[in-house]
Amino acid sequence: MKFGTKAIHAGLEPDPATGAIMTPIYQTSTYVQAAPGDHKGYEYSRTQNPTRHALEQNLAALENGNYGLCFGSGMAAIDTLLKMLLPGDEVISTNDLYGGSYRLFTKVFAQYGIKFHFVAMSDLANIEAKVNDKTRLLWVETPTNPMMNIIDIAGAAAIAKKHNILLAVDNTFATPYLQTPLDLGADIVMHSVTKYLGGHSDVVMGALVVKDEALAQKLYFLQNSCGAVPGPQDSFLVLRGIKTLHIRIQRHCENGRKVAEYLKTNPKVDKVYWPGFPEHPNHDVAKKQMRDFGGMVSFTLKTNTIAAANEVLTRTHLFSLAESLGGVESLIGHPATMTHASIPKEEREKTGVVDSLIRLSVGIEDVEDLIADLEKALS
Ligand code: P1T
Repeated sequence: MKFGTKAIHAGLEPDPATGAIMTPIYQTSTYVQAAPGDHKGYEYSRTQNPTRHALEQNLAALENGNYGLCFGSGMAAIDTLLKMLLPGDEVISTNDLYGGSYRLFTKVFAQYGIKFHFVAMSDLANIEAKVNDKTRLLWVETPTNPMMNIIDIAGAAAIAKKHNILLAVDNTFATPYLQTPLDLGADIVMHSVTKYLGGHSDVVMGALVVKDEALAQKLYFLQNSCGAVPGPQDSFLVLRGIKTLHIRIQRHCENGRKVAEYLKTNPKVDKVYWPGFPEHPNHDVAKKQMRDFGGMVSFTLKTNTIAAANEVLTRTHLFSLAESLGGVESLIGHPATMTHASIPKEEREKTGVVDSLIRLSVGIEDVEDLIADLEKALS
């Protein structure tokens, strides 16, 4: 089955009780048993819920995996995954990543004796240099948030396999429409479902997808034991959002390209970060592992100050100033003070998150209107 067909049909069946074509919102915490242990596969909604189950099956199919698990947020998904580790274990992570992931690693899990190394993973040699006999996990985000760096997933997978390390890929920016890390050798795919998968800025949710049964069992155990599961109403909304994922992403990509090309021509703009440019670092890797380049674009101003950034950030009308990304409407954000404020200034500046860096989540409006909005704000 091809992607668009899977987005609409995979894992979904008419409701067995009524024939309803749309998966019902099973708004229930528990399920009646005929006798102890004699039930229809559902006992308690932390453990399993039919609406959530349909979504988990659908996500597994889209990522070409076998098992999907949904969580109350992207952070809850990462939190659950990290609970597979033990004190003394080490993780190698990309040094340019969502600020909340960095905070979870350095402020929460470091307290429990897990050690994190942050390296520029766009050069695979930097990963290999940090591997030792305590390394258990490679944490890859590609494209990275917010610098749009590209990490070679197949190359990272080869290192992981050689050293018997798990490779997890945060696929939030690309979505499975553009990139399927499990096909490239990753063990776990993670999503902030809040973003493109939900697609309509109305749900906070996370997900993990894996191929391997033993790994899935470990994660199910943790999902059920720790309990950070999403509710059925949110699962329904995401199922509905995913039905148009392929169409939305096509438009995000078209608009992203035109906005990135426009920004390059604006005299106030210094650098534009978008992996579709031939000169973007690792553009060849992006071309190889992605089907298109997505709708996220970051740029800096020639006047590299927070004040100059604020001039732009407060003057757009169609691009709303807000955290998050991946919805149908365009958003504009300031990583240094918003999404990446939890990363110390000297750390974030090393990766390019300077004071004038602005991040756009280019929506699916008419692109001429979006460009006119930016033109006005930049002038
Ligand atoms: O927000 P939540 O659903 O918990 O997901 C966290 C997360 C994980 N990974 C990536 C790549 C992300 O971008 C995020 C959330 N990011 C934002 C809120 C943001 O504006 O960048």
